Formats: sequence, structure tokens, C-alpha cells
Amino acid sequence: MIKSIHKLLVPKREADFHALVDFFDAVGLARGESWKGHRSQGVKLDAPTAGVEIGIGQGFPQADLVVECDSADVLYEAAKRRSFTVAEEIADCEWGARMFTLELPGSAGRLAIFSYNKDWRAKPQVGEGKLDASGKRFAVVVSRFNAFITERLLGGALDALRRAGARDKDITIMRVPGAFEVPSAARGLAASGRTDAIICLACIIRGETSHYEHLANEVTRGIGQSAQETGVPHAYGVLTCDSLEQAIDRAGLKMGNKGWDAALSAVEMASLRAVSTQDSAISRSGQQRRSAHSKKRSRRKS
Ligand code: INI
Repeated sequence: MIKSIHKLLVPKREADFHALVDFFDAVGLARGESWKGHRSQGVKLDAPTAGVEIGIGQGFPQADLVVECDSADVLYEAAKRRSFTVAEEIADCEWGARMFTLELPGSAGRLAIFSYNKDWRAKPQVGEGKLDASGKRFAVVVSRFNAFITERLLGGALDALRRAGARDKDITIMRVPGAFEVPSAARGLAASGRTDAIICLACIIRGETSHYEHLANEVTRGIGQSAQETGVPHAYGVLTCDSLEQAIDRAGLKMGNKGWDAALSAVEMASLRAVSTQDSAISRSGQQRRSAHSKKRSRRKS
């Protein structure tokens, strides 16, 4: 059974290696495992799904690698801000998408980035949030207990918010003593009406006693209750771990950064909230993605 697919990039110069890692980081791929040995080093950057798409005919992107994202326009702006080399400007595609192409650092080829338009008629109505934080206000409640971990979660969350387009002036950070204080602080912020979503960050590590269970249950219940009663999305970035090692893995090492994940959930839920309060804006999207060409074919049939 195949377990994964890897597109291998092996630039000649170390500077290009770092530029490529930075590039794919900026484009929004998630940091996976990395290694450094005597003869080589490497980093894996993961996408939620990957596969081989085989096509024939015309209209395909001229690129060595193609990624689909939520909003090509948002990523295009981010790429410009980072001064990446744009090979093809963003444009509408005949197969119902927006797409642009970037040169990869170190002459490693080209990357095409696209997002499907949300106006395709033949789909069921599905409300879906975008990973676009522009114009939205966020609050991050972060526990000082286990600060070694929670500061890393905070770093991941801020990075994700900024990359999704949030401005620093629209982000409030509230530090609290421990996980137990997170729900009440979040509740106060939600009630203020000045935030579109709240990101709750803490780290609870199992000890010898049942303290852990009580604390974890209460914090989870409190955050959920605040979200449900105020209607303001709360993202759950609380690590509940058996050991410090497990926590470290989830704060930027092997298992990604849960602060980053929570921030993106907050962005999506803030956007979904905006969508669900305007019925007419519910996008007609979300059906299983089909390839560009199968879409085009079915369009022609209809
Ligand atoms: N707070 C945490 O955030 N994580 C923990 O693991 C933890 N443990 O194990 O005790 C913890 N305790 C402090 C608690 O959250 C409150 O701040 C404290 O009890 C004061 O109300």
C-alpha cells in the first residue's frame, strides 16, 4: 500500500535549500519532519492531500508542482509582499478557478497556485469559511503555566494569523496564569463584542494525581460553553499531554504546532460566521473537488 507521495527538490547550494524551505513555509505548507545528517539534511513540508494528476490536452498550468488553496488572490498578495518571482500573473481560468505561477528559488522549477471559484451552479449549497483573516479582529488567550510550550503555541498562532492576512493592530494577546483561567478570560473578550474569534492556548501535562483530568475537563467545558453562549468562535489550542516530550512535539516539532492549527480554525470560523449571517452569501461549494478538466467536461455537458 502506498503511504505518501514526495516531490523531491535537491538544490545545489545550501542558500537555495533554505530559500525553498522558506518559500513553501510562506505558501502555507505545514512543517513536517526534518533531519540533519553528515551527508544531507532535509525538511518535509506537508499538504492535507496530495496525488498524481494525469492529463492530456490543453489548458494545464505550466508548472512542475501545482497546489490548490482556499484563495489564490490572498496567496498572490502574500507572494508579492514577500517579493517572490511571479512567472504568470493571477488570472481567471476557463475551468472556473483563479491561478498564478511562481518561480521556485534555486531554479527548482515553477509552482502553480490556484483556487476554485465559489460560483459553480451544479453543486449543493455549502457554507464554507475562507482562510482569509483580513479585516477581522482576533484575541489570543495564552496561559503562562508551561510557558516554554505555550509561548511556542503563541508564536505559531501569530504566524498563522499574519499569513492569513490579519493585521497586528487587530490582534489582542491576553496572558493568564494557567489553563484554568483561560475560559473566563476568553468569555470576557467574547462578551466585549470587539473580537471576531478567540484562540485559546494552554498546556496541561499529566501528573501523578487526578488533578490533570479535572483541569482538562473544566477548561474544555469552559471554552466550549463560552463559544456556545456568546456565539463568538473559540479555537481550542489546549494541549493535554502525558509528557513534556509529547507537548514539545505538538508545539512546533514532530506533530506540527497546535497554536498554528487553532489560529487557522479561528480564521475559518470567523469567516464562516460572517457567511452564515448573510444567507445569500452562502457559497455553492464544498462538493468533492474534481480535477480541472473533469469540471470543464461536466460544464460543457450541462
Ligand atoms: N495550569 C496549566 O496551564 N497547565 C498545567 O499542567 C497545570 N497543572 O498541572 O497544575 C496548571 N495549573 C494551574 C491552573 O491552571 C491555575 O492557573 C491555578 O490552579 C490557579 O487557578
